[in-house]
Amino acid sequence: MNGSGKLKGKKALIVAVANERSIAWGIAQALHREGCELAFTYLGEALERRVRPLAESVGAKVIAPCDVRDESQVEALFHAVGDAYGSLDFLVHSIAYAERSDLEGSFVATSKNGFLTALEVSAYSLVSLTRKALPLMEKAGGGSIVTLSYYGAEKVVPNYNVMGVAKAALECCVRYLAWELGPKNIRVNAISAGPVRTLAAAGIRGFKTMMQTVQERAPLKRNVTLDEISDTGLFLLSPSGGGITGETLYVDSGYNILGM
Ligand code: 0WE
Repeated sequence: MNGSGKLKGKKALIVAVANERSIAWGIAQALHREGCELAFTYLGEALERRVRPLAESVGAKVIAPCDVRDESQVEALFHAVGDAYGSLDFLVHSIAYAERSDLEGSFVATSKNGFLTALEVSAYSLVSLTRKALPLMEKAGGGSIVTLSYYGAEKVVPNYNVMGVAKAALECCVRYLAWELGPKNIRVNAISAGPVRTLAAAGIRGFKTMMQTVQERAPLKRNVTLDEISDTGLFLLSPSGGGITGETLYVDSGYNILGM
């Protein structure tokens, strides 16, 4: 704990931590500080070895595999969460994937399969996880959902390509989910984070230059920290963010306000 414990007894599902630098892990730690009970997923055995020790360090009762494209794994995940916690207050959706070849070079060359993969994993998964979380959130009397987006959803960021399309779809899903689930006291929001050095950014061509550009040009003249993104996640999930739903909140040192 160590925070104010304002979320004591609340239950959160975190999808998906990859390692200790993941934004999902930052938000998980912020929730843990406030007394939240946590459930984690991982993708594949290689990442299980990374995620399990982290999850155990915060006393997680559920550490389950979850490939969002595999319906049976998602089903099993929510069974496990239901068995362990009985209800669910928070869902953190921090998943994106496009084929590496679709994250550089020509956008017009994007294949149909590459396009569908990016949209399925990065946008549709918010809808399907939310649908499966619904019964458990209704048991809690409501809930709050946060997902992660990026500026490339709104403006052209060279090489972001099909991920930009997927993030635009994701932000739109946030609005439609917020509209539909508002009457159930479930809020749905996105954080549009400035570039941070995570596994998702590893090996992205020109990433270092992008971080330098933010540092030079953003109003705050620096990049955002994982803590700042995590605290915003905590804010949106907690009652402090109670009046906010359907929103995409920029945590980007102000970079998105620039006109040139
Ligand atoms: O959303 C992202 C990246 C998400 C991502 C990363 C990978 C790398 C490994 C999705 N799919 C894959 N597929 C892989 O095979 N970001 C916000 C980080 C990012 O990625 C970029 C960026 C930024 C910023 C790609 C091109 C240009 C800028």
